Amino acid sequence: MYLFGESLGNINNLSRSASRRIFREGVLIKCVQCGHTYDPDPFMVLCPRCRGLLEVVMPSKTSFSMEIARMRRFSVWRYRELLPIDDGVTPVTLNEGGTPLIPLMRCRSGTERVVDVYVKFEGSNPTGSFKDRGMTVGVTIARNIGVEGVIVASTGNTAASAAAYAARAGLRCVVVLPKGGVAKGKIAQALLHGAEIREVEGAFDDALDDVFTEVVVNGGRKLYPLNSYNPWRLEGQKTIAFEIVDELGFVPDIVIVPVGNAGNISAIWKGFKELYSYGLIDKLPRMVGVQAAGAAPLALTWEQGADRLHAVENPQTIASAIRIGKPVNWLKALRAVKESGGRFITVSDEEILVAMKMLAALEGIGVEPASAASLAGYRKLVDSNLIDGGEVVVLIATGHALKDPDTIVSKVAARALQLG
Ligand code: AN7
Repeated sequence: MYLFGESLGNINNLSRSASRRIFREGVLIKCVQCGHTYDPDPFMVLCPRCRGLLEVVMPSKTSFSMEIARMRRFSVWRYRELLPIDDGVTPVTLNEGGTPLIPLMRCRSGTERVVDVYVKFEGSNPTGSFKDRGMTVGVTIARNIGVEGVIVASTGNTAASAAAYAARAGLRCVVVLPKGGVAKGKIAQALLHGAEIREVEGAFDDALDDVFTEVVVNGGRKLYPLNSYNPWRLEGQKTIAFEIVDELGFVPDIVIVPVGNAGNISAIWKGFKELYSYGLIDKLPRMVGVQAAGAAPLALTWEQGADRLHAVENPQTIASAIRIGKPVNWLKALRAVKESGGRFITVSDEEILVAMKMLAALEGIGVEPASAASLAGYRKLVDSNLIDGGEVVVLIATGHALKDPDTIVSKVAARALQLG
């Protein structure tokens, strides 16, 4: 694993019996690089053989039924049987998920070609971003494995979410942030929920290196790492796919996702694939990953048809949430997008700001800049004739407008609408 150097072999032996009490019967973890499978172990964060990223493998059969699930609250834990946590474990939850799927009414460019465009508004999660879906699962595990607290590197939303869920679980929370690179609303949340903040020079990627040092020193047993290389956290995020199918009653043709560390797009695709493998849906969507032009390692890798990541040193974009040059989940995301028949695209900061204003002023949907990348990406696909007539599109709006008030006030609020 190129990003973290050499040091991870020794973090992987919570006793099997302890793991069994946390994880659902039949769940395994598998290395996405060498394909080796292991019994579930919360402390195994990379493959001990090849240091590849791990992913959770769900049992081949499930007792899940959408009809029964629909009698439960519309939230992440509605899909409990599709999550890897044992039914006997009480979740650390704020009733996350169950976010609105909102049809666009006024800003569908190319409406003559596209029938339905929906926004999945993840800003309505308890801390204002999709990260809560992962944290409910990740912190639930952390509370059950005897650690002192959790640690995350973050461009902000992961920090806000980890801080809130750790508070609820009675755990410490340490957040490592790129100095000057985190929007004000997110820092305010982390402080409010009582997180210990460490700032590092450089970008998110440097902050993540710092977390890894901590993990290597203490084996994750003191502060449990909940960045998106943690395969368990991503399991919560796959519920975005479940909710889309649950609410629409069918599978959309295209799902458009802003991409930073690339965990979310990988998780959403995994969610669709699991529904498909259980026979709960009979088709799959195309996944489109949108990156900011100045922080587009995956889009560059995609354009080059490369199978190694084209990392970006010193990533730049106004969308600070996705200002990431070495996405940890690049391999999972590349595979997801390829397998789905989708693509990666880039959008400029200007296109992001226009889309952000459009969503807010024409639709009443207030999102932060990174989230507007999905509408900007959609507009680009339409302009490039990459969307056919009659297709149903879902845009993932990942975080709330209040996360980044400074960008709104300085760059977006007074902006005239450009609807071309
Ligand atoms: C609003 O909080 O990486 O591709 O540290 O906050 O799964 O990384 C945030 C990411 C999109 C990208 N939209 O998701 C963090 C962090 C918003 C985000 C993304 C983020 P991934």
